[in-house]
Order: sequence, then structure tokens, then C-alpha cells
Amino acid sequence: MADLPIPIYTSLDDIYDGYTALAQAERWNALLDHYHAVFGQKPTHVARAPGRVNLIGEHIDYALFGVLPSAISRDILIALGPSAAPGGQVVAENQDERYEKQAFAASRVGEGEWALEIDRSELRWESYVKAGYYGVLTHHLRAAQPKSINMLVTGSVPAGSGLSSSAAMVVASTLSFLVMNDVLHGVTKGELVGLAMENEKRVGVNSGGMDQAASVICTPSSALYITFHPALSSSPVSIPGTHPSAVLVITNSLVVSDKALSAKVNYNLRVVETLVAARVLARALGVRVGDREKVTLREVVGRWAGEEQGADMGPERLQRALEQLLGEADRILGAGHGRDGLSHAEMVAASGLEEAAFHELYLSWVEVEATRFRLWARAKHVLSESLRVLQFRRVCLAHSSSPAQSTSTGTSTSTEPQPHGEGLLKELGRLMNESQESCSGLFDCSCAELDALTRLAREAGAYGSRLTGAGWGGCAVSLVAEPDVPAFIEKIHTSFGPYQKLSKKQLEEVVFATKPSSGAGVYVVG
Ligand code: NG1
Repeated sequence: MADLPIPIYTSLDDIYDGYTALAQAERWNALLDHYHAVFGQKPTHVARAPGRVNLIGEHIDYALFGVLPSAISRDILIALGPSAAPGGQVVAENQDERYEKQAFAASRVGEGEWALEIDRSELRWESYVKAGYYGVLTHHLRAAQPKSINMLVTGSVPAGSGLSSSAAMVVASTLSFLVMNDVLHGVTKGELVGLAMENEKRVGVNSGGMDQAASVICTPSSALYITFHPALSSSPVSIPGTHPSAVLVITNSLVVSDKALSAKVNYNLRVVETLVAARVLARALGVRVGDREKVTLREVVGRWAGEEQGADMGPERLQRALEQLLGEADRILGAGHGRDGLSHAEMVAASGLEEAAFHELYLSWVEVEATRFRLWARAKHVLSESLRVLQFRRVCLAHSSSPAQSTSTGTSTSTEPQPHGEGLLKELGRLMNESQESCSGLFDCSCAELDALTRLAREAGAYGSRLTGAGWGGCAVSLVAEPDVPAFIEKIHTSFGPYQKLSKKQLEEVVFATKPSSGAGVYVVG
């Protein structure tokens, strides 16, 4: 799937399902009219990138373990057209009045080199647009002169909510500059994911590739099992639709998680903790790791289990290896006062590196702040969460009517008995609940509101409920039987304190059922 070209659309029916397309037409027409009113001409294209909900597999993509997100119909749209201004001028307007109009251009600083300032000190909407632009300039316009462009942005993915508005924004902006500079042709979905990942890092977060891959590669009606090791690979996984069929309901905790601003104590710190945990574990297990290698937990599991270099040992073997390694992680990282976390000096000593080499490898590229580094808890979460993803996938595959067309990871051949009917939804729900517990207790990426919301969701009848995305605020996702959705939503409206002050319209924005949707593409305005 990663080898496919970026879809070019001429009809909304090809982007959304029939029912959603009808509801979306009004929004799209308003965007096109608004563009005309602002820039005095019709746009030529609209770049679209969806947000995503992650069903299970949190904070494991940057350890290179597989995840299971699905794209949602909420998306970022950028209406685009050429402008007569000279020298690659970009004028970017946002339909949301909170975001001011921006104009910028990049300057050439050498052969094939471009400079474009991106402010990383505060969260600015145009940084995501600029990040997309810079990536296209440096990869596709090294020699060519960029075109001048007018763009108008609109979005229905709530920001800072764990539904990947930032990745959707970067994917849509990257696509915009590719198409307007006539260099989209020949770019595959996999290449767009790589470019968008690199672009998003420029905004300050050392993210894994889940969001960009989900936003670009997902297809309607299934979730996507995405693996990153040894290379990006993906295969569709249908959520069981047998009796009763299940629906995903998103509930926003109303706590905005400013991931880029809190990165040094939250997201980026977790990236460092999980990387260092991988090295410490490898060292104790006698797994070979280069002195300057930022080895990941997925690579350590592979080497420890004898996986051939450059190969993927497949889900069954990986599952067995993870089960064993969890015990080893407890023994090695949980020894002494390991469960309470290590001081900086203790962590350096455990890594086996000299202070300077440690600093160079793990701290020179990222700013983090902590007094205790919780290597045991972080590794335990990552390993157990990766195991849950494999279990979740296996339950889905065993019951999907159409076998997954895996590109490289193989389908389940497990002979273990699998649950049936409602039993399997309960099993999926159980895995989601365990994931929430692990995110909250071991990875410290939940918050009081998300803990309450997921508990209330279970009390309201969800099979399972968990935070989705980076956490520290944002949304929860719950698995609910389709006939129960209205009653479930009603119960959540009345039981979650922060919803009490919201109007009916606001409630519709923060609590909604969702279906898997199609990935990013470019619409040609007729
Ligand atoms: P969100 O929730 O979109 O910020 C982030 C990372 C993902 C992944 C999740 C946690 C970015 C762009 N995305 O997602 O890669 O690590 O957290 O599972 O940073």
C-alpha cells in the first residue's frame, strides 16, 4: 500500500462515503467560495489530509513497534491556486479567525539549500505550513524556482486532542507544495509519509510515523496495521462487524495537550527514556549494539530473538519474543530501586557509556527535563502495549470475513481458540482497557480527566475505552455496540462534569461516533 501513488480526486464521493459526502459538500463549497472572495479567483486544487484515531498501540511507534490506527472523516483542507507574486511567495489564510494571515518566502542559501525560518518557541499554525514547504523545497526543488501560491486552510480535526491535527496539517501542506510545484507525479504514499515525518520534526516533536502513515495510507472501512521495522509496511485490519457490530466513539476530555510546548517533560522525554531503556536491556541481555547506535526496543527484541538483519520475524514469533522479554525487563530494569526510576548518573552508568558519549547520543538533539528517569515503567508499557496490538490484530483477523491482504507481515495462523460474537468485542475492549491502565500507570501519559472519561465510558456500556494519541489530554476512544451508541452518548453527556456547561452544538463537536475513512489526496477543482 505504501507503494501506491497519491490519489487525485474529482468527486467528493471518492473521498467520503455517500452519506458523509453529502454533509461535506456544504463545507467544501464554502471553502471554495471563501477562497474566491479572498484571492479573487477560483482555487485550482484542494489538498486533503484526515486526522486519525489510534485504536491501540500508544507511544510504541517511535520504538518501531506496529500500531493500529484508522483515519477519520474529520480532516484538514487546503484550497490552493497560483499567485502572480514573484519569487515563491506564499500567502496562507486560515478560515479560523484565531489564526492570522501569513505571508512568507524561502531564500536560497547555497546550491540546493534553502532557508525558511520556523519559530519553535511557540505553537504557531503557520509553522506546520512552513515545515511542509521546507521539505518540498529541499527534496524536490533543489534546483528549480518555487511557484508563488495562495492558500486557504480549514480544518475539522480539533487541535491538541490526540486526533493528529498536526500530522494532518503537515501532510496537507506537504501535498499542497508538491502539487502546486508540479512535482507530485511519481511520489508514492510511502514517500509522502517519510517526507511528512521529517517535516513534522522541524516543528519540534520527535514523533514516530504513525500519524503521518495513518493520514496518508488508510483506506475506508478498515483500520491499518502499520509496522516500521525493518521498513514502513502496512496492511488493512477490519474491525469485526458481526452481531452486534461495533462503533468507535470519540470523546474529548477538553484538556488541550500542547505536545510541542511540553515536549521536554512529556513526549520527547518518553522518547529518550524508551531509547535508553532499550540500550540498558540490550547490554544486560548480551545483545550487540553499536556505540553510536540509538537502538530501539523493537530492534533489541529482534536481535535477541535471532531475527535476521533486514527481515521481519512476523507477528507470531514477535509475540512469543515479547512475552519472554517482558519477564527479562522486569528482572533487569526493575532490579533494585529501578521501578522508582533512576537518577541521571545512575542512568548513564546503566547504559555502559561515558557521560560525554551518552550525552552526544541521547541528549544532544533534544531538550529533556527530569530528576528520575523511569526506564522500567516505560519499557514495560512499550513491550506490553506492543503485545496487546498483536493480540488485538489477531482477534480482528480471525473474525474478518475478508482475509487481510498483508503486504509483508503475514496473516494470523494462530491455532489458539478465538472468542466469538459479543465475546470478541469484549476481548477487544479488555485489551483497550489494559492499554489505558498501562498508559496511565506506567507511561504517565494520561490525566485525571482522561482517567475519569474512560471509566465513565465503561460504566456507560463501552466494551473498552482508552486515551488515543499522545495523551496528557485530548480524546478517548471507546468501543461501543452500534445499537447502544445513542444511549452511550447520552450517558456520557450527563456524567462527565466538564460537558455540563456545553451547548448541544458544542457537545456534538466533542463527542462523536466515527468510521474509518480514506487517506490523504488532492482534489482537482473542476
Ligand atoms: P498525537 O496524538 O497526534 O500527538 C503522537 C505522535 C505519534 C505517536 C503518539 C503516541 C506526533 C505527530 N505524533 O500523536 O507518532 O507517538 O503520539 O502513540 O508527534
